[in-house]
Amino acid sequence: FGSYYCQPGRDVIVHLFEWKWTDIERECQWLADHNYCGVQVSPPNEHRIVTDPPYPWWQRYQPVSYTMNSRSGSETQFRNMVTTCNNLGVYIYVDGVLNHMTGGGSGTGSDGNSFDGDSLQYPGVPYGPNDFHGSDDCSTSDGEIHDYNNPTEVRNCRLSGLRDLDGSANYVRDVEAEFANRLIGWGVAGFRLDACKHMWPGDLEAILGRLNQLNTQWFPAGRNAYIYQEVIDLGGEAVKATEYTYLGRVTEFKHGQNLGNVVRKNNGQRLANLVNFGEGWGQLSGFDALVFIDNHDNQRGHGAGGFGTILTFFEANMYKIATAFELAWDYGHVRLMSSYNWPRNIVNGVDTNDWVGPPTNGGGDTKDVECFNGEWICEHRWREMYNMVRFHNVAIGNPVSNWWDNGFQAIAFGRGNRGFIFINNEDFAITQTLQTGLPGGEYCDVISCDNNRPPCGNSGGACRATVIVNGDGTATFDVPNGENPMIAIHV
Ligand code: AAO
Repeated sequence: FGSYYCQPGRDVIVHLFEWKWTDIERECQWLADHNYCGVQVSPPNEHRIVTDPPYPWWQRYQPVSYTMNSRSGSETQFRNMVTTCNNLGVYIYVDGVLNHMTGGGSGTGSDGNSFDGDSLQYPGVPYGPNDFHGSDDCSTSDGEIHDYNNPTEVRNCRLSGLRDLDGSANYVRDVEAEFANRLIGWGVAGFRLDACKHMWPGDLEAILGRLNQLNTQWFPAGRNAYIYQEVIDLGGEAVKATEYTYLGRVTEFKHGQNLGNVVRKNNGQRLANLVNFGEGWGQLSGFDALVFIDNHDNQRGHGAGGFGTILTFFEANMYKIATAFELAWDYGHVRLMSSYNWPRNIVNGVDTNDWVGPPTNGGGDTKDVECFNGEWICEHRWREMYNMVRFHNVAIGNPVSNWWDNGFQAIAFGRGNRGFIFINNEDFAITQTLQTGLPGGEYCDVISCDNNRPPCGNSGGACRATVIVNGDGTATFDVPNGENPMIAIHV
């Protein structure tokens, strides 16, 4: 389940966090034109509607049933999105919440089904008390997870009060697999599975073993859904990410934490230290890792947060540096984050507005996306990001080569004879002649080039900086510091 399928020459997926299906359907043409492989979408099934605080983003992580009316839209809109995007060769990865249902309390979900978390009744599925872990499996007095060093507690007790499904029950496995297979039948390409640390690998295996292969209207025969599992493993806990790698990929949270620390220069960290980044830094095998600079949790202090570590769009320049490195380097399957804005307000290490949901027309009615209007950030549409997606795609299959560093905060490296990048995180500009490994010629710097004019690949009017590679592969780089202190060129 760890191998994914992209149109040739595409590789990167983008999380369009809290976007509506109609907006994603529209975005897929742009994503196809800019060589994205696919989209991670927010949980599509029925969820709780939370009013205190008003309509937080996290209400989507409290399932009420597996029917399809959600804050992002209806079943018809979802299916139209999948069809349109698949026809453009941009694939859909669904955020699947299988570990649990809602927290305590009762009400009506986004598709009109009632629920009662106190009596464990979810008639829209239906689930009843026997489908959940209880005091026979979880030994904490309040039923909550307290000790992350006790693997049974982590799997059988409740995460933040969320009613914990018993994944050992055949009925639960069948119902969850039926949900996933409905989506696969519509053309979904795979799943980000939520909170896998809190599910036994054997239970996940049993659910995954029930999955159908992908829809042959769009995918080659015999392909499994792509699975990447959310397991936060920064070390020091009983549950390890490596317990899950036999089932599919695993989110590698150390990746963004490490790159955040390096680009911020925390604790004396240097860019030069990245020479063996990846496995050499104690991260998962690149073939098992799903990597990202930030995700929807840690950009607001949830999950493995850390405001002094994790980089987000709020620190755009450092964020672009970290992302450019991630896309140029040869490690893991890369997912970009695409965010909405919110009034971040950090008080004693906590964002008091960490709950704020997507831009709204009032109530829980999400606004249409309009990139760059101050509400929708659309990092995936930033020039430096999508031009580096192209660099990444062009470099696929070529190992890192011609590494250079100045011992401190300046590095450069190539990807065989396909691309070369120079990153200068010093406080001064640098002029340096290096071996690039590239064929001789005139190249446009894709970090600075103006995409609103003819393609960056041409040395026409779009280029704001060109690099001349000599016949012997050497080139002289004049790299600024400060804003966008990078030069990237590719064939
Ligand atoms: C909401 C309310 C709660 C309420 C609950 C039920 O906020 O107050 O009790 O409803 O009514 C999201 C939100 C939650 C929200 C939930 C449901 O983040 O706030 O709860 O929806 O609406 C753990 C899990 C991980 C999880 C993460 C948030 O292991 O799977 O918590 N992420 C996913 C989703 C997330 C979602 C859920 C799961 C639930 O991505 O959006 O929650 O569906 C340690 C552990 C981690 C653990 C964290 C936080 O991390 O290692 O496994 O993540 O603690 O509990 C350093 C350490 C790091 C440590 C971290 C925090 O970074 O190095 O290891 O500190 O201590």
